Amino acid sequence: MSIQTELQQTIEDMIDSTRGILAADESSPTIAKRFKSINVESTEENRRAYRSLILSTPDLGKYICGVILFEETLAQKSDDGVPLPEVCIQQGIVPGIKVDKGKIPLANASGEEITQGLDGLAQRLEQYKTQGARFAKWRNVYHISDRTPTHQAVIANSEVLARYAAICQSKGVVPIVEPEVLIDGDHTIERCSEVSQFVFHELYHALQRHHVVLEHTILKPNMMVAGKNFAHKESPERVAEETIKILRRTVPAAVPSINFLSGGQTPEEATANLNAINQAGSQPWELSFSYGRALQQPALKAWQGKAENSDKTQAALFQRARLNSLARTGKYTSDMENN
Ligand code: 5MM
Repeated sequence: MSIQTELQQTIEDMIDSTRGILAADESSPTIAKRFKSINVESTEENRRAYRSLILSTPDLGKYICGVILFEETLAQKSDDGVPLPEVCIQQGIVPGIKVDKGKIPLANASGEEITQGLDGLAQRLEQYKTQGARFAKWRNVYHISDRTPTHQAVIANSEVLARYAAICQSKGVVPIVEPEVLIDGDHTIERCSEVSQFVFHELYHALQRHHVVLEHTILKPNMMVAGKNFAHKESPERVAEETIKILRRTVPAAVPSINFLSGGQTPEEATANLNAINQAGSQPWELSFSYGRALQQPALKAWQGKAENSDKTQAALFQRARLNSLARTGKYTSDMENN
């Protein structure tokens, strides 16, 4: 199979009109933080047990078409001894892998960060493919303050994200590009839009410079929301209006799918906002989800590190996946939260 055919096949398997992506690629410090919130120690066995449990949720593939895994998970097995990527495949879910190596301070740019992990990426991708991964994900972050993100940080991060995407495609791996404008701060929704427009615009320039085939990419952006410390919470309709406006200004129609991150929104907010986005009329791209916290928070809370809570844990994940699938077609209503 040619690389182009391979990329196209993965895109087709990952995009449909009712499903979305589960982000389960928390790096070691992040999963430790999530486990700490339920008083569970982050040991390799606990991480395996939790991820085995959620990926084995019966019928998860009804609502989820792709799962982003962390490197460690690719090599782990379910309680029944099945490799976890294979568990995904058996559910009709495409396994993918987070390939960035996290953020470091950007030199000479106080308070700003850059994501690392390009060195050796091509070789790592070859290995990940043998373990079942067909797509990859790389996350950049942008901090909003009165003076950030600077032009310097936006350009440097765009360049890295584009180079990652180009390397992935050269290896037949579909890149998810994740430029995350953070929700931290007390900024307005308009400020989030202003920053996001600049970030997305520069990103697509960089992807073009690096000859990335947009038809074989997925964008994973933030929605346009006010900072989490801003006094007023915007309605889903307002979030939808701003989000679509900024995406229409910056994201070419050749991109097949936009799968939002939840970025610190509550599970209910992330679902309601996605629903409003999908109710706002037809757009050039699919509009779906690639949530981490907004899908997993209720499941983690139900689990508490105890095997006797397995059914409750899977039911909680299944419920959020189902509601987000409904939101993905604009058919969610808040009274469904209680059913
Ligand atoms: C699941 O979290 C992912 C990995 O984060 P770290 O590198 O900090 O461990 C993260 O990239 C995630 O995929 C996105 O931020 C979306 O997750 P949320 O929780 O924002 O929907």
